[in-house]
Amino acid sequence: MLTLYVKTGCPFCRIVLQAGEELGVSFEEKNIASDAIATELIARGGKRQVPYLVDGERGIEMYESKEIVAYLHANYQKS
Ligand SMILES: N[C@@H](CCC(=O)N[C@@H](CS)C(=O)NCC(=O)O)C(=O)O
Repeated sequence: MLTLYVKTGCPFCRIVLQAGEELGVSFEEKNIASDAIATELIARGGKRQVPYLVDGERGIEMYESKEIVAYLHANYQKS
């Protein structure tokens, strides 16, 4: 299960979501417009910044759109 913390209108989030689409990967999106979700993000990663990826199966969590896109391409190659 891939979870992506996002914010409406965030261009960096859009880049990650587009990479997911290209790779055929779907995310459970959590939007920090909700204070509860923002609090949850800060508790997980330490800061309020999106996008933030949680790869539950691999135990990986990360900020930074470029790193997330590289991670997706490295681990979720379209077959
Ligand atoms: N270098 C980061 C930049 C991410 C960034 O600037 N995200 C903004 C939204 S576009 C953010 O999280 N702002 C904090 C907030 O909106 O509370 C990346 O590429 O992921």
